[in-house]
Amino acid sequence: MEREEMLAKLKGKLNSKRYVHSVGVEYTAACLAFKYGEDVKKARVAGLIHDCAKCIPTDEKLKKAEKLRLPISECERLSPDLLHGKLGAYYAKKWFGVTDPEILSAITYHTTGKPDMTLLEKIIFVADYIEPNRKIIFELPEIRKEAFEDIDKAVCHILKNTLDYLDGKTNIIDDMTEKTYRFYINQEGRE
Ligand code: DGI
Ligand code: FE
Ligand code: FE
Repeated sequence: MEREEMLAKLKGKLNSKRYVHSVGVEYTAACLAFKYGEDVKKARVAGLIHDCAKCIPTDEKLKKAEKLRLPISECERLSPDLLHGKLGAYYAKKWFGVTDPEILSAITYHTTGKPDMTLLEKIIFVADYIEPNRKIIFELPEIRKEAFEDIDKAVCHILKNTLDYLDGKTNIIDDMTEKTYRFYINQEGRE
């Protein structure tokens, strides 16, 4: 599908704030792809549509995931908005005709990350957090710098801040977020 067509379709699925964020993730992912030698086209497509399922109402997210027989974690059952990654991969195929498994995986794991991510998965995970339209989050300027110096360090830093933030909100932490953090913390130590 051509980019113009994707943009038009995406506009119909998202509110304007989420649409602007998505375009921000698209070009931030492209910049990271330049820097680290990833396929720029794949990074742009994954970045653009990573949140395509975000604006589906929360209860419908859970219903749809059940109907599709997607694996649903305990945390996702309590916070079904987390399912927008897995559902996003489904709709990326259905609405945008994307079949590339690398792109679909980057969309699936963009919220929690996963241990031992591919470069494309890391790029989308990081671009989502640092894109220029994000409101200023704690230590964001440092994380933006790290993203272009050492992407693993940025991944680790984002996970740490997300876990701290969720702790403060007494939110339930997904096993995958926890596992991802442990993996990247251990990796830092080994280097
Ligand atoms: O969809 P975006 O807002 O662009 O970003 P995202 O897909 O990273 O989602 C961010 C939200 O996800 C943020 O409110 C924190 C939440 N989140 C991330 N990991 C976990 C989590 N929420 C819970 N309950 N548990 C997690 O492990
Ligand atoms: Fe998201
Ligand atoms: Fe996002």
